[in-house]
Amino acid sequence: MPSLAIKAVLAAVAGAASVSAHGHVRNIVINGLSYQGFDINTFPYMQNPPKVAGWTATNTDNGFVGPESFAAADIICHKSATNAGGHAVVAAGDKVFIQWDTWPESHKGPVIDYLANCGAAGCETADKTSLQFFKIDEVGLIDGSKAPGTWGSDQLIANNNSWLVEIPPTIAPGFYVLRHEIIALHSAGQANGAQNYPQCFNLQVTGGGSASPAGVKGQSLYTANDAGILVNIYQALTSYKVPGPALAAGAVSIAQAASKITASATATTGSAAATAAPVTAPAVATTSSAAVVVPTTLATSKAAATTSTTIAAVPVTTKPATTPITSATKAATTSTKAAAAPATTSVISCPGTIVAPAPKPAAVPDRGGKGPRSHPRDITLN
Ligand SMILES: [Cu+2]
Repeated sequence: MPSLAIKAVLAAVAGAASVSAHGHVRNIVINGLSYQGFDINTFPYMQNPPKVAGWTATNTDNGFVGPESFAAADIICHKSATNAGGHAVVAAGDKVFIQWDTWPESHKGPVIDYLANCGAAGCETADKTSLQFFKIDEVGLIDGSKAPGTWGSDQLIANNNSWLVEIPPTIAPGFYVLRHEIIALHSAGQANGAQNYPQCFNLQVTGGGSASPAGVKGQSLYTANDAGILVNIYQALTSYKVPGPALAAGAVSIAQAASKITASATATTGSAAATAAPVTAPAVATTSSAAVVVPTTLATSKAAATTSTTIAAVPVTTKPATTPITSATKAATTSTKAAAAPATTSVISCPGTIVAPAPKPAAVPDRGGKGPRSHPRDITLN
């Protein structure tokens, strides 16, 4: 029976892992091109993880950043985050579709997006603690009549665990960090109970105007006592103030919709190219040692797109402005990332499952126990 016992343990561990997942951003999609994010499940354990547009972080415990850390660097792009090695190219006014792998329904709260200009040197080398973030999108409480309400997070789940954000058409071209964040409020009725899940991506914005909205440092975005941070959602709410600064001028929270992947793309590296080249100028081919495939017919299946991860694919388009200039990334050979992320101490990511009883239990649909089980004490497996 030892084998049975082992099987039982493995099953228990697997079960714990599957239900404790908060989710991560798997990829972003821009005009059909899917750019891989930082794969928290594999990259931390790879000798040479590929250079992607998503920032590296060490939240392998599926954890979050709490209000007690709002003034610390971890709130910027998640735990011990380091700059992404590449970036995705997007035209001002275009939309970025941010795909999470999953999100638990119990983790209700706002979805917020920011940009921070990295300057001419690009975001691959920017000092994250100096970045000034301005808000470009926020969706908080959609309907608070029935506790615990309908939130941006519910909209994200309904949109296939994805979020669509528009890059303001007026902002100046350049290199920006996109800081996308869900704040889970299921425990926010108590001090330090809110849970921030920021995810960062490097973008190179082309075209646009000349706007350079003022921003604030990540460490100054929130305080523990903000009305939108310390809040009990298990009561009917008539209003909710999304935390952080006001939306930047020209920023619009757009309707959520799907964005189909037509091809995969590799992150571009370097700080040259698109900013120097105006949108209207003919695309200048950059020296590339990687194959650039121009499909005559666009792949429509997601599976097909995601298998060609090493090939930069440029879809045929009538909009030169949105055609990314893809250069070779030499992904596997240039990475200097250390092999394995240090085993995290056993962090209990979500303190208990503090889901306060709703005042009107009948109003809250019974999830068949899925609510609490989707959010147990998170178990670190390493
Ligand atoms: Cu949780």
